Amino acid sequence: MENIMDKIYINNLEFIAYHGVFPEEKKLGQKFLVSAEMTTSTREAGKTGNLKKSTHYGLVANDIGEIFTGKSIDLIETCAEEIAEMILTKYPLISEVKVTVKKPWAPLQMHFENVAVEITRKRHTVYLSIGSNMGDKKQNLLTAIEKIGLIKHTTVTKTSTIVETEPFGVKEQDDFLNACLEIKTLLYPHELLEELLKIEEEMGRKRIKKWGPRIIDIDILLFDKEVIEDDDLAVPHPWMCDRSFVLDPLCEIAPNVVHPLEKKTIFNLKRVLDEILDEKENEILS
Ligand code: PH2
Ligand code: MG
Ligand code: MG
Repeated sequence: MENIMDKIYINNLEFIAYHGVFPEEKKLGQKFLVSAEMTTSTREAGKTGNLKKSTHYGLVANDIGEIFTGKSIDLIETCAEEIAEMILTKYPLISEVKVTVKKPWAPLQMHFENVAVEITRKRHTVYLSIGSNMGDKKQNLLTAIEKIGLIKHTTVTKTSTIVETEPFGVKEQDDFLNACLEIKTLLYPHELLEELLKIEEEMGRKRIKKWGPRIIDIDILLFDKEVIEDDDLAVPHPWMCDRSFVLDPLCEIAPNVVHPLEKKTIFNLKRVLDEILDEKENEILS
């Protein structure tokens, strides 16, 4: 996909609404100005004249109006968040959105033009590895996939085949079934991690031994092109390039995706790993 960098703007849509923390704001109402800067590609619509290939700003404006006048919200932060969420959920051609909510009549005893919040939100593409080597392994993977699809603002967009793999690391345990998934999500990395840990827990995972047998393991491999090095989360997954049980299924669904640190495609990373493993095998045989 080419770089998407065209914009559709809705500037300073005006409402009288009842948002605010103070009772008088909820009662009297005041003016709000809402703007949305939507990142998309207008190329095809521009070339064909077909609105279906673009996003109708009129519909977006109506939907903003519904959120804005339907209820009273305490914070303009929440107003902006709900608008961004609605646009990214309902309009698939929009990949990123900047939402601004301005409050020109906010109750400040001073002269000012307005107070405002501005937020940028986008849809993320994430690759996950799932594995199980206890109980009904296949059912465990299927249950995990179903539960991942039920996470808020998240859909499973690709699923690899399920592969049987020998345990990597600690050998004295049952073989694994592994698979990889592509998901689209509006969640931030740590929010997603929290949801995935919740699923592992719900499915009965007990963390007894590092690299020991498990009912289900769900790991974040790649999160867009982000590099994260936190105590509780490292992305790209630090060991993914050394593991066939990750690269084989991942290569089925994301061969051309580039690893942001290695600067190589998954296809090439798999080829390098396959060569290393072949050499090792030959050494053992000779
Ligand atoms: N997961 C591990 C350690 N070793 N080996 C296989 N084959 N499959 C796994 O999912 C796996 C493993 C730690 O997460
Ligand atoms: Mg793991
Ligand atoms: Mg894990």
